[in-house]
Amino acid sequence: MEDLKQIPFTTKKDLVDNYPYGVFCAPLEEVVRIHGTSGTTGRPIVVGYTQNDIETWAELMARSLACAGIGKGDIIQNSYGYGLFTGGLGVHYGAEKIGTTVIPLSGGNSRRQITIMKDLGSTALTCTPSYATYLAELAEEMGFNPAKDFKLKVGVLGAEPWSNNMRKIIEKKFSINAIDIYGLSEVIGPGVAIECPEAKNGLHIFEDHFLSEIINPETEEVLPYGEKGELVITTITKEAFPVIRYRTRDITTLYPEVCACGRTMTRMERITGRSDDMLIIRGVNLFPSQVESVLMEIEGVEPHYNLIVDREGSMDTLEVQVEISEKIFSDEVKNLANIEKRIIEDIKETLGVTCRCKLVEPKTIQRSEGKAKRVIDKRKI
Ligand code: DLL
Repeated sequence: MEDLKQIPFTTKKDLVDNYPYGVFCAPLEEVVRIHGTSGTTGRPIVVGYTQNDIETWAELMARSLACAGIGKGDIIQNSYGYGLFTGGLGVHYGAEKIGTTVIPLSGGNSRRQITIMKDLGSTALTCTPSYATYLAELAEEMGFNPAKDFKLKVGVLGAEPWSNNMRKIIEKKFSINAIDIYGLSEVIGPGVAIECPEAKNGLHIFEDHFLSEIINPETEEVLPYGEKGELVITTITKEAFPVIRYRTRDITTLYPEVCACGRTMTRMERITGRSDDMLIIRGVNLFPSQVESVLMEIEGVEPHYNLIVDREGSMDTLEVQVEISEKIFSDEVKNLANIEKRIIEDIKETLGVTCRCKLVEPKTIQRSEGKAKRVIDKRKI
């Protein structure tokens, strides 16, 4: 690991500049699969896999699902998108490898998702956490009690930041264990790291395939275990698309201690956010997931919110728009004002930022079928 420090980093820009095949390390005729990012936040990138890479990935996803407690006899409702996105096919191959039944639903067509969950007796749900909250809500709308009427026992959720408080809500709604899974296309897709249900205290990085470092994103200095910074990953076994010291832009902390579950692999704390998603409001750094964490502590507040960032004169402004439950919405105006006041106070106290708050009617904030978009930064428009 000491020697690794001498090698320069690989950045997203390197991949973008060499789009599409410039950094592939296997001849194209050896590449059996392409995935990629949609390019909504810039130019797209594509990544490639040899047959061995597909095998490695399936193995890692098999381990991840097994770690989450899924095995033969389970029925996985795979609601991650199938396509260029790595979520759908990543889970699919891992699921087949451990011999579970997989229903390749992809995201969307949400009412049918609920019917299938009920009729086919899905025992595991794989999708983004925001989609899981939407599915729970929709199930209720369709007259089900999601905690009782389905056979679900576990959710393997990831691909976007989510707070521990959001986890508690999803676990309660569906009466499941909600497990955090991490990965990124540039490295392999899902299956870089996963939480164990025993401890739920950080995600185990599969260190026989990936080396991990934490750096200070500004100075690029490597930080010791226990310090927060940007995660940098080096692949050891990838063939078509290996990366050396890839700057993920994801912010986390690494812990080397053996986990309560007995696993010895380094753990990474759940990701607070991406350095690109960090909001700077009047000089205070803030991740949307931190606001989420505060909101989800408050009774009557629903797990659907938007953060509107703007500038008035030279002042940054933050408005938190959040849905409240049907019952509270029809409550007295006085109570609504109290909730608003509490949100503003708690955010100020916990995160050090003064914001405005707007409680909105239930079901007015756009639901997501994949990665949720929760920030509208008008300063950038
Ligand atoms: O999101 C791969 C994936 C699919 C992971 C399904 C988990 C489940 P990308 O679309 O390339 O790949 O996006 C990768 O998503 O750099 C993080 O910023 C974010 N991300 C992924 N997993 C988590 C997570 C997939 N568990 C980017 N918590 C990463 C927080 C996550 N952020």
